[in-house]
Amino acid sequence: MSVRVGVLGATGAVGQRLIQLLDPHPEFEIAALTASESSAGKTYREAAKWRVDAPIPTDVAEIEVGATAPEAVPDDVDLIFSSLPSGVGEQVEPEFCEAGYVVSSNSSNGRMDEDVPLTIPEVNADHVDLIEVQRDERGWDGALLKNPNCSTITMVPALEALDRAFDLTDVRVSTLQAVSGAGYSGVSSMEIIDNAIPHIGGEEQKMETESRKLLGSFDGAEVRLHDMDVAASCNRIPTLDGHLENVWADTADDVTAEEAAEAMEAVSGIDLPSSPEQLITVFEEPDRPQPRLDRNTEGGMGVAVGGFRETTDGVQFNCLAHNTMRGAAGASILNGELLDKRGYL
Ligand code: 11C
Repeated sequence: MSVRVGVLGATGAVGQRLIQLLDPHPEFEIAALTASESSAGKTYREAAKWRVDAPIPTDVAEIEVGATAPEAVPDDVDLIFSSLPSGVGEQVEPEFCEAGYVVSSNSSNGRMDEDVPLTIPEVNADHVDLIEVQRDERGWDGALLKNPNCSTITMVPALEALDRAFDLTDVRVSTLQAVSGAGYSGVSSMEIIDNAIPHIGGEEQKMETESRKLLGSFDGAEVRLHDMDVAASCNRIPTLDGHLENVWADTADDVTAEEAAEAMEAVSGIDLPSSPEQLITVFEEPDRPQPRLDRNTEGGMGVAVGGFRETTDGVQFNCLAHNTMRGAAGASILNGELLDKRGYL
């Protein structure tokens, strides 16, 4: 039987990707959509300013969009996907959890809270059981699970492969991020053409802290952050979708460029419907991966890497992922599939 799901923030750029990926989905069936007050009461067709590269699914188009509040969502909805602006998520997500809903959230609020699991299922699925601690501490019947920021998701699968084999000590990363990461205002800001913006508010800190939580250890009671040092510099460039990142990774053990590429190529997906067969695709060509050519690797759920070379203390490489698919909507859906598999729904 399918799991009935609701989407909070359904009309935003990530909300629209969620709907695209959920219709159809082998386990989930869309049962409720919410958005801001100005959209409530309209059909989804009327409310959504469609931008992503797919038509509105016909069975979703006529669903009436509700207000973003637990009382506006039917009780028989088992799982909520949230792509709310962080200020709204901070207030509303705990209300849903208190009302008994299990929430898989892409919103940035609360990602580093000690009792909130932050997961990429192929990297640290075991952290999901932090929900037991969360329920004890907060007295919730529901639960809150987060996926990381899209630029963090792009580099962490590759870093995990390096850490497992060669023990990471320091990571430096410089990003070239697509405008869809900034939502509608980013997409429509055509003034970015012939320009690059060397600042994305709060992004560096997210990459530096979230990656240490994802690669940290979980002992059943708490997540201890990985002790590697991470420093990020984030830049916006005029591409529509796909974040490209230049990474310098220092390791405790010696590593060659070939060994680093081999360690990443060996990473497969896991047994969840949205996890790709090949999680990391290695490109040999020196000018790949590129956003326009490679963002849809493995249906947009893969990570592409290339440009390996040895440095004094480790390796340098480039990585790329589709920011609104692998990095946001797809990441939340994978986490929803994990919650289902682990019996939290
Ligand atoms: C960007 N990474 O490209 C941001 C968007 O914390 O989920 C996603 C922000 C987040 O601007």
